[in-house]
Amino acid sequence: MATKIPKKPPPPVNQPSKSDDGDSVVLERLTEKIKPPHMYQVLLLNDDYTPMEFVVVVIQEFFNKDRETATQIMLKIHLDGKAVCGVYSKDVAATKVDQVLEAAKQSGHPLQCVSEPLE
Ligand code: TYC
Repeated sequence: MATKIPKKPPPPVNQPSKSDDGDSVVLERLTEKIKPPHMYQVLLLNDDYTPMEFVVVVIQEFFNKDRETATQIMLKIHLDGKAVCGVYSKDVAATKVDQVLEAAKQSGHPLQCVSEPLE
């Protein structure tokens, strides 16, 4: 039977560093190290075949917009070729893209949806 060699625990991540003169703790560095997550915008792309009504419903359902806003976004896509429907963390943005593409596929529409990092 193989004997397990105990490993040294990994260094703490984002832990406040302790000074070596007692129990005092430096909290300053902890706040400096925390960065906001990179955000991703999710866009719908125009095409000549997907019905406007389908796009409006998709924007309402997957991007939580009211009908008025969804209609304005759909018209912007129709006129400009694309528009941002929402901004999310990387994972949520990828899920939105998957959900929209799956709904379009199920309905037989060629609607395209992409995500891209902000900045
Ligand atoms: N251009 C489409 C039409 O005229 C409507 C449309 C709008 C399609 C937005 C896709 O993302 C889109 N039926």
